Amino acid sequence: MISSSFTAGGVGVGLRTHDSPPVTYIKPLLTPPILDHRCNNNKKSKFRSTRRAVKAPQTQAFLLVSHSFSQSEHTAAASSSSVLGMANCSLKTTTNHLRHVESMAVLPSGAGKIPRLNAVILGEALASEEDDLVFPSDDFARQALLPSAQKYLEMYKRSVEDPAGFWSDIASQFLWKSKWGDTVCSENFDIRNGNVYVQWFKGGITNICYNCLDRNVDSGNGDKIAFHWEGNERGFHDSLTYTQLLSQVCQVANYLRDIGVKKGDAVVIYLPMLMELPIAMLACARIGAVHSVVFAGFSADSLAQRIMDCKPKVVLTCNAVKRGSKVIHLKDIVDAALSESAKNGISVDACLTYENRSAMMRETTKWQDGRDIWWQDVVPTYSTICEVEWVDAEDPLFLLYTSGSTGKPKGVLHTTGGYMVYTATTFKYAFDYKPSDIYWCTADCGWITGHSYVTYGPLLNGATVVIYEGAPNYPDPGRCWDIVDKFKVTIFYTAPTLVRSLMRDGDAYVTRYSRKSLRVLGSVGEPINPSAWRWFFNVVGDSRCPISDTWWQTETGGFMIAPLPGAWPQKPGSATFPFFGVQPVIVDEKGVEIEGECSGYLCVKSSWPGTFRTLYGDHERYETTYFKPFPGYYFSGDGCSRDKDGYYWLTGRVDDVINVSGHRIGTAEVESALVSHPQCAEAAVVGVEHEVKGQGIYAFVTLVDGIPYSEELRRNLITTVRNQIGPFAAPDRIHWAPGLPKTRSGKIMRRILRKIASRQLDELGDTSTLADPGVVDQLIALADC
Ligand code: 6R9
Repeated sequence: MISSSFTAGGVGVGLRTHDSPPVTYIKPLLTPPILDHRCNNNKKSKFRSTRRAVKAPQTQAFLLVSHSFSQSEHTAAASSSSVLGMANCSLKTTTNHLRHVESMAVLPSGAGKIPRLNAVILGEALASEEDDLVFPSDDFARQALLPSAQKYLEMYKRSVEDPAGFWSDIASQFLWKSKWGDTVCSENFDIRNGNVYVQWFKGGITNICYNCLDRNVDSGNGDKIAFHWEGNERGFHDSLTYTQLLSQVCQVANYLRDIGVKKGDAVVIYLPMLMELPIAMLACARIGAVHSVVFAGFSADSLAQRIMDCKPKVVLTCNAVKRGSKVIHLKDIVDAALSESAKNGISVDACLTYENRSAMMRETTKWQDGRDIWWQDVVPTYSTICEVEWVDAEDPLFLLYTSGSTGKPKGVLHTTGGYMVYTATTFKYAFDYKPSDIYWCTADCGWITGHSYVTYGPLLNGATVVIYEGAPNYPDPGRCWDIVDKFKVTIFYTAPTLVRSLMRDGDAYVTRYSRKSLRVLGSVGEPINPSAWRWFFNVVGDSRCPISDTWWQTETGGFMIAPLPGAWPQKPGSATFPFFGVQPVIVDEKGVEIEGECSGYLCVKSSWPGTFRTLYGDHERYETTYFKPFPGYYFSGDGCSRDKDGYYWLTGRVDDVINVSGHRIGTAEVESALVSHPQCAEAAVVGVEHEVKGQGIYAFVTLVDGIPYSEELRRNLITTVRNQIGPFAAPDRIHWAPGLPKTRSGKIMRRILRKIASRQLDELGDTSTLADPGVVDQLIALADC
């Protein structure tokens, strides 16, 4: 039984652990260390002179906008009506083309006017690297849910001054069996005041599955497509309407109940991107069970470790999956994990196995009678109606294990009500979601992005979601755009690593598809370097689609810092400004907040509804990892800069910072400089011991297809970094890398790169979770080239 008890105590205040940030001071930078971002004011931009000539009335034209705010959101912004009238008057004298420049003269940060206007407007290409601002176009803002910075400011202000009022107005739009008590939010975010805890909507009784499915069916959207599923092989596809999805979820929920799964019990799900994966998650939520999805690229050992930690009654899996041209026998991995956990005293009674016929037939699947059950044999026999288990807002919804800096994964625990309200709201605004949208997020449900933005956030909004089973470059690098055209995808949300890899394969794979349905793009998982951002914007989005670069974490549940696409200009590579209710702060090594333009450690002041509540079974580690390093704040583990316009730039994990001769250098900065070289497709930088400088910079570099390795290119790459960051940041070593060791979610495994860089080849550790373990041997072979 999983309970979100927050009462673990006995934590010694002031204790630093391996999860704490390094204690060395990050020198605030005079200019923002923003990847390959440029701000050369001397060069000419095609619009610069005209825009500078305009006197800014400092308001936005949102009276002209017809949008779909609900009543409570109107209330949230009600105080703006007089300003609106003024804005409308002043607009009469202004041409449409210049209106955005005027209206954006005041930034959400309150930083004042943007001094540089090397800008384009949506619809115009970012032709030169000096273009560092992309304004929402008139057309985009006119239809946007949040059409101006001012509107955002009004709502943001209320969200931090009156979080209870702000969030309960939004929460009221969901179905609650009974409302929460008088206290909307109760928290202690300051370790110095005792145990850290967070509660939102406590006492409110609801069910997230009901809100995702029944509520949409009841409101007349039962025939709307909930999921379009595209198989690994072209031509294999399927879809489910909201009504059909509800029926299938109910059948699985009834099965789970029948085998004795009850509210609070853990269920482990080890499935690939079949529709059965979100179906299984929703079925658990329907009966109050706590799902723990394990990404189906994890090894048997990792799966066993998670099974032993949360002790599920049942494991849900499938026999095999085809990804690209490879068949992966998932059931064999589950068998090995179950026997490993049984050896350690944790036996699982039932293993519900989906027969994934496109990959493997049941006849050839290894089977353990009594424990294993074919999904197709039992699930369809259950009723398509299943009463929901009404749960408290603070009852656990799911566990998701994530890596920390120790070997033991952390079981991040999210509860129901706050997570529901937060994922739905962030999804809606950051993607400017409209009911007519077709939304595709390439993430796997094995990661938080697949929880919050494949499953819960979109379904809570009644969206149509595309799910793709296969590899994004199978059978060729045009597959994503083929899928976009096939389903007329309007919102495409992916990871920078995929953007860079597709960029490397060349524009032709993109441009042979229309992509004209696309209207909003999104990025998540790591900082997106400006050159990848530009390519994504110019080539994939035909310069027409804003990019929502969403910074958030497994722990945060939903977006924390992200562009609201109609509300303010984007800067390539910046996640821009905080979402409603989020109060980011940048602190120095002593935990002192730094104001204005600076860089340091990114923390968050006070809670937001989607935050995690504890680490399962280890509340002490929760407090030690996240709340002790900088008392009074949640510590994200990320480094961050804020530029003079108030934009936030995530610079990577603070443990990925290299100290060269006393200079702290973000690996992401060096990587971005390298990637800005036209012949460099991707780069990963790690620190290595250096007898003079303390640490040296070691760069793994993947070249654009067809470019040969040469000493001259090596020198050019080093010069590029010297020129862009400074001589102190010049890599000591460039290691040619035909590929980089990445997890299946696309994260580069720097641990392995550090070992290769320092030639500790006998300490490479577990490489089984890599998307392509063969990459490691290639890198070793090229070590002395
Ligand atoms: C959602 C997710 C979290 C870490 C986070 C940060 C990095 C995620 C980012 C980003 C820069 C973004 N990260 N989004 N860095 N810009 N837009 O990825 O969760 O797997 O827990 O990773 O990913 O370093 O701390 P998770």
